[in-house]
Amino acid sequence: MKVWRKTPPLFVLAALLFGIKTYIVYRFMFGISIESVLQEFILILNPIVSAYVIFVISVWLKRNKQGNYLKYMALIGTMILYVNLLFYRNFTDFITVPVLFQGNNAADLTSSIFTLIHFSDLFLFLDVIVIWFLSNRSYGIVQYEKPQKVAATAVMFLLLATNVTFAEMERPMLFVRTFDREYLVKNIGVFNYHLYDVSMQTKTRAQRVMADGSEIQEIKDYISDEKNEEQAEGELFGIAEDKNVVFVSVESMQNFVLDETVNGEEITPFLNDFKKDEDTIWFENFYHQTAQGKTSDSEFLVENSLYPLDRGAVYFTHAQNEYHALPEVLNKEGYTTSVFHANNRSFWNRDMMYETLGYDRFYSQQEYEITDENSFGWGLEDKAFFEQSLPYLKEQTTPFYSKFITLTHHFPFELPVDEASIDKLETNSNTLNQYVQTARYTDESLQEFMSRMKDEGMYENTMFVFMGDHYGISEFHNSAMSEFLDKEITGYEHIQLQRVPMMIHIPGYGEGKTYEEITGQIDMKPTMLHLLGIEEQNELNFGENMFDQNRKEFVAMRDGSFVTEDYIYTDSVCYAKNSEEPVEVENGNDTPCTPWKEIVSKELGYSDDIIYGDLFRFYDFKE
Ligand code: GP9
Ligand code: MN
Repeated sequence: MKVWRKTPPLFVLAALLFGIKTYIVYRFMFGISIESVLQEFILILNPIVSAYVIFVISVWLKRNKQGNYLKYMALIGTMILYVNLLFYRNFTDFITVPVLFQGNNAADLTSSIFTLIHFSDLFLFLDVIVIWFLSNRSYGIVQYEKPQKVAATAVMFLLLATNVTFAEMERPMLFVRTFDREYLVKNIGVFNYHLYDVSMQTKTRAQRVMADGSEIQEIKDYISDEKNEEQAEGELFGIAEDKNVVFVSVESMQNFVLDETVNGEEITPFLNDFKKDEDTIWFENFYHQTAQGKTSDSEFLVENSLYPLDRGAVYFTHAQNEYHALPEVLNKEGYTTSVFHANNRSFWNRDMMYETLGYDRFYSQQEYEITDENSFGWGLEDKAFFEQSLPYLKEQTTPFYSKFITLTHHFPFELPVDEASIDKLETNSNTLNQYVQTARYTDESLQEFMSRMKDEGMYENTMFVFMGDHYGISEFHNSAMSEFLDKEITGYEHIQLQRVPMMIHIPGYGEGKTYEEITGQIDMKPTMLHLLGIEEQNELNFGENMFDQNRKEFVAMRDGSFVTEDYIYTDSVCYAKNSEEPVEVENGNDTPCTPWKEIVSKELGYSDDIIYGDLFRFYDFKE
């Protein structure tokens, strides 16, 4: 005990240094929001507790091993924190186990990675240097006696209990509510969060083994109950029958750029006209519903009319499941199905997943001629991409369904100066400033593609579907967005910003229309089948044909937020659409959003059950 009084034990000093460093990172680098003094207190407490838990183990080691243990633990802990920080800067989210297994993606992220690393990040390693220095001098390292070891460990349990108690006070049922990873990190810290995540992943694996198929009937009943009378013979049923389908997944395109200008120039002149074309049906309140799997999640939604998972990318975690996807249905109807995307075949595990989903052919990076001149940002630029895809498209046996995934308008939205045909914005976010330039570039590439289709005589027999895959501008840029759009980005506005372009163009249709109804990516599969005049037998889709008058009354986001015709619910606040303000809380805690909350979480849960349990293996899609 004497020693403890003379020099502070190094493990305590290390816990304090590491803990305070972590707090600063949470608070100022992750930008975790704080709403009360209690939250602030927990945010300071949990990193110190976590660090203490890690470092106290050293007291049980021999004296000569303690220094190394403290050094390496500080380094490993810092690396975990740093990798999370880089990930957070890109995705505004924390890493989950499934994401970790997306190693190939990490390799492809090199073009973004340099914009994610900041010089000030060196700060993260200061405490490691101090701990390293002191360990090498054996400062504060002694051989602990049994009572000291026990006392130090008892303190650990006391600290843990305090942390858990405060966290539970702040967020009851924290561990049951898994929709928001930020809450978890805020309350228990990033390291404990990872432990929690690993246990969740183990549970996921177990779920498939446990499922026996009995669950599917309840889900089927729910889907039939929720859906109002099916109207197979709607006005537009089969209007695109026998046409080819070209589906373009437009990278990072959000509705907020449509009809907006920079220095008097329209950002997306082509899409602006296209949506009002007499052959175009434009859904102006169409929401993306993706989560961590970004583009792959949007593909999954469109192909399966199931929700992606709230963690990881289902393209990675459940590529071996059984599905009843759009390509499979179309193949049976005699279509040739293909995907065009000039990136690595393995990105988002596409090579595996496309096979599972039933695509006949995947034209990836290796089918394109990619040179220094025609590639920037993430790879082959969109204009060259469409140009080089055309000969392959011409080879398809008709009718075909072909999906194109663009790439140029991807974070960090970099374009060579001489390729830009519109000025940058001048907000405080370079990301947003550049976003408009790549948006314009992709807009031009779509225009070129359409005129090429016409020149090649492939336009008339084709139905075109243009869809934005997910947001490109994250919440991180809210202040710049607010400057650009000249309004405050409230929770309401944040959800409205999740609207992405959805335009269906059928040559010869002639009755172009704008739909104001709320719709989402989950509805794409039934909608396209409807237009093609295909009735899916015994279907199990969570989405509905977007032309149906009696549609389900909500669009659910993967984090439990949702939109109805009159309300928007997000971050525990219910906004009225007419005022754009939070609604008054009625009796007790109820708001007009309350009844939907349960239905939305039930629906997301059922979709998860299908995926985790691989339930379609028990379901007969034939009559
Ligand atoms: C990668 C491209 C972009 O192939 O689809 O993916 P994202 O980062 O948008 O999910
Ligand atoms: Mn994308």
